[in-house]
Amino acid sequence: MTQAMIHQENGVFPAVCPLDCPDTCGLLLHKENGKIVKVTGNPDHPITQGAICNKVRNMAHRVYHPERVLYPLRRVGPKGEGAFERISWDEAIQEITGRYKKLIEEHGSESILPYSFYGNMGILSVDGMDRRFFNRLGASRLKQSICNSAGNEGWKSVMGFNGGTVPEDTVHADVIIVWGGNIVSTNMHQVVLAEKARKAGAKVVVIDVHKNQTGQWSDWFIPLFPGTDAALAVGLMHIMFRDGMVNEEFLRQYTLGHEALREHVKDYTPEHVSSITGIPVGDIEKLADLYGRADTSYIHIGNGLQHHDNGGLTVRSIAALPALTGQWLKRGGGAAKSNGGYNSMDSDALERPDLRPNPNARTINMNRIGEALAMTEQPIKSVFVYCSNPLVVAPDTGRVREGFAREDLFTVVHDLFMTDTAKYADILLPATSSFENTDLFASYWHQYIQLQEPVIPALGESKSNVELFSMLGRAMGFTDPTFHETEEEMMARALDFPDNPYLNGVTLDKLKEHRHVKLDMTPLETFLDRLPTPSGRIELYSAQLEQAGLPPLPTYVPLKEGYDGVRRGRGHKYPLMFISPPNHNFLNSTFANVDKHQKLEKEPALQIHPEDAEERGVEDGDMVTVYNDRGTYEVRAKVTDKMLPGTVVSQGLWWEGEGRKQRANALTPDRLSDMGEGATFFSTVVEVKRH
Ligand SMILES: Nc1nc2c(c(=O)[nH]1)N[C@H]1C(S)=C(S)[C@@H](COP(=O)(O)OP(=O)(O)OC[C@H]3O[C@@H](n4cnc5c(=O)[nH]c(N)nc54)[C@H](O)[C@@H]3O)O[C@H]1N2
Ligand SMILES: Nc1nc2c(c(=O)[nH]1)N[C@H]1C(S)=C(S)[C@@H](COP(=O)(O)OP(=O)(O)OC[C@H]3O[C@@H](n4cnc5c(=O)[nH]c(N)nc54)[C@H](O)[C@@H]3O)O[C@H]1N2
Ligand SMILES: [Mo]
Repeated sequence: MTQAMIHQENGVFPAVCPLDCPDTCGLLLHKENGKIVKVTGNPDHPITQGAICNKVRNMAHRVYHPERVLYPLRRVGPKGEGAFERISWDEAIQEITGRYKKLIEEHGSESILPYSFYGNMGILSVDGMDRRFFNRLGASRLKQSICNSAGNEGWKSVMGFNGGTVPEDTVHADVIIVWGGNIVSTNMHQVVLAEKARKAGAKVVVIDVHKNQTGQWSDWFIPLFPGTDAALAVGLMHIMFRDGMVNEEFLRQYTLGHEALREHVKDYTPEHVSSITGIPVGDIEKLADLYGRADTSYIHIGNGLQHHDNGGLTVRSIAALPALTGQWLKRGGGAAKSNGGYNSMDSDALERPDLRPNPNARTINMNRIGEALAMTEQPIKSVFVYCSNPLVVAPDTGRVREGFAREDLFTVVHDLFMTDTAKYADILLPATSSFENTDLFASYWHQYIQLQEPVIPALGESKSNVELFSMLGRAMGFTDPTFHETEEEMMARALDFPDNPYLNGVTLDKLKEHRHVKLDMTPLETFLDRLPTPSGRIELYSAQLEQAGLPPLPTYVPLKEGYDGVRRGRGHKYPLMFISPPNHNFLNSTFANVDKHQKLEKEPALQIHPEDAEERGVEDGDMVTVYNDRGTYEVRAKVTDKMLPGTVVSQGLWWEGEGRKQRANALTPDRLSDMGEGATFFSTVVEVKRH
């Protein structure tokens, strides 16, 4: 099959979308004369159902983009400038392994740090051969906490594992709350499912700090001050207990700590919650009534609201809500944050931590990469970046840039494009697109495992992550057969994992035949009886959190930088809160260099409330500088009342512009969240001035 697809000049071939997005779509690639000319959604994929987003419909344009890096390159100009010369793969590999051997001898293996995220969600690409290589090398480890770790920990503190309501069931809900997620842009097939529910009479409520595309689509949009969602969640509990909306039998049978919670929420009166969140008392009462009296209610917990100092406790507080009315007994009721827990595979077989010569190697938090590169004791001497673009996506990019500019830092970047980060590389290696690879895909939202086999040959001299890291392993002289394994062998190992009952029956043979295979979801029917929390129950009260010095019950803790319960404003050096969530046409910083996608987004913009604009003499369309003690961001003002005064919003992670300071993350903090050591991008204060 593999060879067949590559060599067939014309036809329609199955594929998988590799982007870091919950929908993990099944695709069809249309080939003419050996080239992909069109990308469409696979109508046979039960979630995709033939519909895909604009980004991916244009994917062929990115795959064949004239600026794709096709050969190994060596930097010839200053770091950051982008001047490179072509070298051979032999030279590149020799240089890397030569430098690594010397570094290990002189500074120890932990002087080398891999820096990666999920630019390609293929399991073999980012949780496979790469891990084997860095484990065997004994490199420093990376804590991959830039995306969802605060929220995942918050969720797990209640439910024990990353699993919640499954997508198809949400059509049965009669109230759907999208809380801190912009699903029209970031999870479009959940919108399709919610539309089905809506046709059957469901109400869709969106709770967000600005009226994003999803807020505009909803039946009821509720704006609130950033980072105050936990107060709202506990305020809803206050009313639900007060007015007897709770399911006492469910609380007794399945939860821990409901009596303590009942007492605790008494402090969160609607008036108090209103003063924290900015939501009128009447709306808080109305929402509690709608949610608490619904027959079947579903809460979609987005990623946005956990990119805060208090992100873990916020998600924890929301995750506790469905238990109050026993929603977990209803089909389509409950909540979901991430469903990645259903599809866990044999990661030890894939990543081989046993190969590590130094099991106690240090771990560097990726949110603190700037600080890590400035360490003078046991300094990091080399970074290997792949599937990520830290110069754009990591917080406090001023510090990140300083780190990458270090003359003595040996930097290797493997990517499809000369990203802002790649410009700082000593060696830049060409990566294949996922349509050129074999890989295995699982979604962190739906329950279909998918297989990708190459549809076109590798462009130029580009290599997949699997090829690259097995080649590097062999060139380092690592003799373990693991560096010779084929993709098929790796996939078979990953899937052979009896520890996860949901994976039962998902085999490589079935994947080859059907392309997508559904997990066995029968264990879900009895999941409440086997919750992997310490008590085996839904933990409204968590002794584990208490031991860690955190509030054991759902609690609102104000941000370290931002709203402090009182509206900020005059008198504060930085009176505005700056929120920089993803935009519709980029995928994090991916596509931000592609003309088609740039045109759709036009340019970086700042949404600012008319009151805040007037105070600063800013008019719609003016160029403004957004600034704080960390840096500056130059954008065009868009005066709009889509958020409450005091909050400004800039969507999208743009690359460096021509002569312009275009980085949202120049302003964001590298503090870590309350749980999971997560990123706190949105707990940022700024001031805005006209040019
Ligand atoms: N088109 C597109 N799709 C994507 C991505 C992309 O870049 N572009 N990125 C992908 C990735 S990696 C991820 S993690 C997901 C993220 O997608 P989502 O889960 O939708 O999360 P975000 O878009 O980060 O933020 C969603 C919303 O949270 C809001 N928000 C910020 N602070 C608060 C707060 O304190 N309270 C509340 N209630 N809301 C708040 C923001 O204004 C934003 O509208 O999307 C994935 N899909
Ligand atoms: N201000 C602010 N910052 C944020 C966020 C935010 O909302 N606001 N969101 C955060 C979140 S949720 C996330 S997940 C991160 C995401 O940040 P990143 O994971 O860095 O995501 P991308 O910017 O998409 O960069 C992925 C890179 O991987 C490359 N790539 C793709 N496929 C392959 C491959 O097969 N091999 C190799 N070697 N490279 C490949 C792409 O070309 C691209 O350059 O950003 C975070 N940063
Ligand atoms: Mo993410």
